[in-house]
Amino acid sequence: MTQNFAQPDTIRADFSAAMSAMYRTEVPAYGDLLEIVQDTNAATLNGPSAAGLNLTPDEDTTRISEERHGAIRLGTADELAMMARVFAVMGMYPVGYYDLSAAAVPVHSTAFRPTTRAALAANPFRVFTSLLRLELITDDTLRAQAAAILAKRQIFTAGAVALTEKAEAQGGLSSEDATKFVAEVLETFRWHADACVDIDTFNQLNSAHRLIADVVSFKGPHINHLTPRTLDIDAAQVGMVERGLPAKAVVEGPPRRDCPILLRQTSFKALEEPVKFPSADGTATVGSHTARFGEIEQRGVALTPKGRDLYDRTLAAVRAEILPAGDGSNAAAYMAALSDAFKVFPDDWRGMYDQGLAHFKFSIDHIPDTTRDLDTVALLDEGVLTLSPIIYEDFLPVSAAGIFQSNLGDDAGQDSHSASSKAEFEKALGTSVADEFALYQQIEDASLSACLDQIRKAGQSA
Ligand code: OOG
Ligand code: NI
Repeated sequence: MTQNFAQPDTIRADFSAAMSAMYRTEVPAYGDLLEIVQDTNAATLNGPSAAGLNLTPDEDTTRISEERHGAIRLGTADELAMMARVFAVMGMYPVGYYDLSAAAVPVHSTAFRPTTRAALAANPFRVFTSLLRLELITDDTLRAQAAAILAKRQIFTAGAVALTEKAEAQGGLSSEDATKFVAEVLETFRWHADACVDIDTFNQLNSAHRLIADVVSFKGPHINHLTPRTLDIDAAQVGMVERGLPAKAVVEGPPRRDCPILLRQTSFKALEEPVKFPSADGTATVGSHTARFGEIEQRGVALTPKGRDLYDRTLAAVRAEILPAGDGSNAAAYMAALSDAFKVFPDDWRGMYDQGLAHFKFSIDHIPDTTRDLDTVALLDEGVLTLSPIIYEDFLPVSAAGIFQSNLGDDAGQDSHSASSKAEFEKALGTSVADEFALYQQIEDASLSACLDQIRKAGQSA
């Protein structure tokens, strides 16, 4: 029967496209971002730096224009557990754990995304998903009130729940059901201009933390940004400024390099949007809320634990000396310090491979004359095997904290909350989160052994 089911990859691609269409009507500046990114990607792919990027055609380049990530913030463990079931229908699974309390943001998070090389190539749509940590509200009355409000809401439509259950029971959805599923699930991500709390409650929640107000005051976890992937974030940022989009002064993450690593991101500030707050007497008060913002990102090679450690240490050393100011006044000095510090990180693919800093896919350039000793390094030296970067599919906590903070207002505070709680997060999720490093390693290992097998077979038949 399974042959009659829609592929999870197809459901995910349809969902990503539906989300993009919805967000374009909700946030017009998002359409501008898409145009800027499309232009810079075309220029990069046709330009002199394209060859150096070593992207795999059909796998890395064709998906670029479809590539997005979004973010939502959930209020309860039940919401998170149901979200995990919904995403599983689209072939998206929780990867990684991000503790943002260190940055004074009262959430912890994971990224739902496809995990296999084939699924990532088909459509890498990902959603950074945060769970509010109500226990970090110190005022007992307000905490109880927030919990009571959250307990009453249902963020999924009845149709979305029924179709998720059907998919689980049958092992998939027909194309017709998949189309309905996409439309039903989209409702959860929609913006609601009507709050579900009165203005006084909103203001109280806001003063506890703006993020708490954002999660608790609305009927659902509106998607707060949808980020296209650019191949040249510096060019895209110039494009943003030219179009009058208020880009952040500093690109988050590593500096510009010939061989990009991890993730570089920049965003523009949240929109101030009118919201109607209901009153007990049946009237409504109009106020405003800033929830949604724009972001673009450039993705580079996934690092090994050793590479990540070098990245983290190098970034921390820079940030101990100079922190980018919210007003952009020291942006040039920060970027210069960053570029300088990152000279310790080799800026060529082979150098990164040799030092065990990053993950690669292998391909065969030609079959060697002798296949007796298949030594990877020798095969690379002889040009038999070539390397191309495995793209980083995850997020960076320091960048995520910077993104959260800039959109909450730069005065959001720097005090850190209680310790990280991965176990608690996984309990709420109802499953464990995958280890991103293990996933990259698997892709690399499978790629190398497939190449070596092919070379061996060619040697036997020669
Ligand atoms: C999520 C921010 C994290 C990123 O790209 O690092 C994120 C949020 O604001 O809810 O999306
Ligand atoms: Ni983001």
